[in-house]
Amino acid sequence: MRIDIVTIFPAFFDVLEVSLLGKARNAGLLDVRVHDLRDWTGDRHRTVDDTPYGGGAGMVMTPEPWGRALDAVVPGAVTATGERPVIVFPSPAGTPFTQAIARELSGRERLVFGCGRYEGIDERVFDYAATLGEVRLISLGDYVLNGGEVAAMAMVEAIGRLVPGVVGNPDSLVEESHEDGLLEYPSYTKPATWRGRDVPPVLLSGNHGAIAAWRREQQLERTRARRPDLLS
Ligand code: 6GU
Repeated sequence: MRIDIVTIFPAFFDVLEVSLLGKARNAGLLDVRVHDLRDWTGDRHRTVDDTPYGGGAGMVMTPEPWGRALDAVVPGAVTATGERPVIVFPSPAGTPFTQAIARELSGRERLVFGCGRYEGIDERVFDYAATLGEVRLISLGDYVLNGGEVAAMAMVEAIGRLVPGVVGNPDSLVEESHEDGLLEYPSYTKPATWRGRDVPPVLLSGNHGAIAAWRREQQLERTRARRPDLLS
């Protein structure tokens, strides 16, 4: 999978070199390229923003650098196999990011992330981007970040770890939170007693049926308590 990220803060993405995703990049499973939006500015100050038409607080990212960046980074209208690239703009005004979206995007060949800053990007950029690929405005949740970088990082990790081979043991992907619409059951390891706290005896019983039933009950109980919205 090839992922291109356009940002005015390329250094945010230095951490993609460490941990599991860094290993996947070195193994050739993930080809992640980070681009500085300012490389597509035309003036001495490398300006990427201006005041909003109609007035209001803050600055808006101008369309020109974004247009040139998208022209350079998005591979024509289709990839080598005829698939349209997906162009993700992280935005608090987007649709909520979910495990289902991560799974869907992990099956695509080409992803482009456009990271906006300030009060947003000139709306015409999204319209233009739709001529180059499949545009998605995606939010991490109902709170505001200063820009799309941290959100893009979270999405790249959630998507990248689902690419076959990135996570060594594929079994560890199926039993985790959100994969079956429920929160994950609690986990324990040795020692069996720690600071006066015992591991639930059923987990030491060797009874696989009883363990599976207990874990399911724990999943339901936790989901009811913490995320009742997932059950409705
Ligand atoms: Cl994707 N971007 C920004 N700037 N803030 C957010 C977000 C995204 N998701 C939640 N808050």
